[in-house]
Amino acid sequence: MKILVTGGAGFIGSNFIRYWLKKYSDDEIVNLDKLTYAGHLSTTKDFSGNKNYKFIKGDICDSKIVDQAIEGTDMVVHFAAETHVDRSIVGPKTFILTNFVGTQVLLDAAVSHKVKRFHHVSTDEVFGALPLESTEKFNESTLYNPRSPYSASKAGSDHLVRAYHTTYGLPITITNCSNNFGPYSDPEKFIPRMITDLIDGSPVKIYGDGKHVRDWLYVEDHVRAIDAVLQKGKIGETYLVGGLTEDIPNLEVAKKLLKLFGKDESQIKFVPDRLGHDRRYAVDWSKIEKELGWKPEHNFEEWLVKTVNWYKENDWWWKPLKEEADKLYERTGQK
Ligand code: NAD
Ligand code: TDX
Repeated sequence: MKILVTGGAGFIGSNFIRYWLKKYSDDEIVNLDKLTYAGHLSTTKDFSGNKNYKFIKGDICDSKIVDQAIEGTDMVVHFAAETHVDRSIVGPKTFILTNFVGTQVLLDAAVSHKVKRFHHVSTDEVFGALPLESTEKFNESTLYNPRSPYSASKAGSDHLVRAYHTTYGLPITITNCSNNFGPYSDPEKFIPRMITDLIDGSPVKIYGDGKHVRDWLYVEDHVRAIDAVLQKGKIGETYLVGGLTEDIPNLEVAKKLLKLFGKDESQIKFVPDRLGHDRRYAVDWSKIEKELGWKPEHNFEEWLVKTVNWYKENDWWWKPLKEEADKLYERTGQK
């Protein structure tokens, strides 16, 4: 089996490749990645020498490179995207180009090369926001209501993927997953930003009142869900993937981390809120559980500790990226 992974030098894509090469050691993986500010060869260092792995530096919007990379591919697993909501607020254009146009270029190549599966990795943010203090959850029937340039561009890409299934018969599947945490997540994202700030002796930064709720899932559980969909998922279907069964507001996540570092709440700095900040996400993952037998296996508290330890032991990886993240927050006034 030959798999084209896009965006495999980023957080989730690299965790997917690491998992896949270990579990399916006869499969070949081609990783097509532009190496934007969010993609790094340091992230793929531990598996880059694997004989079944090949890296191609290229943009998914470039049809010529995509056409070469997809040659002989059985399955495409599409992670490549601009992914940070705060960056989409200061500069939406690359989000539309990569997430929407780039997906269309890949879909065209997948149709003309007759790939057997196109799996699109998407987000729960396409559904908008739920009210605080509600028990409502997103499910596969929830209407799309994206509220940031990032989520709007991902929503557009989901619609395109389904349209290529209906119009051209492309065998597709989609997963819409909640917030991931774990190794190799960029220090500009909430949990790794707080961990790396605490390691550096800086306060953690909380947007607005800190009551916003995210549904956290350890990255390997997301990768296992994609594996389940690739093996057993029904063509044309969408599966929602999520983690927590209880709401943990951002401020509570911060307090858990402060405790792990032996620090008190004086180390919390409230900074200006994100524009259009979605209040609450929660995912009903009963479809993938019932139909494919997937459920999260990594407990939040335990794997948060392991994630902290990973960042403590791997500052060679995140230190060079921290400056870029700090520059962003200087620009947005959230430093
Ligand atoms: P990331 O930002 O860590 O990595 C994105 C990767 O895509 C980088 O390696 C980057 O170089 C590459 N890339 C960006 N533009 C490209 C282009 N034009 N051509 C080729 N490569 C390009 O992202 P992530 O957090 O690993 O997210 C991966 C996917 O999962 C995205 O599609 C995202 O929407 C989705 N997702 C992420 C989360 C999360 O919590 N991080 C949750 C749900 C879904
Ligand atoms: O310093 C911070 N302080 C803070 O309070 C940062 C960076 C974030 N926040 C808040 C904003 C959100 O409520 O924490 C929450 C999580 O923020 P992010 O890590 O930026 O994630 P989010 O905006 O929820 O989006 C993430 O999950 C869904 C990923 O970046 C997306 O790619 C994915 O689709």
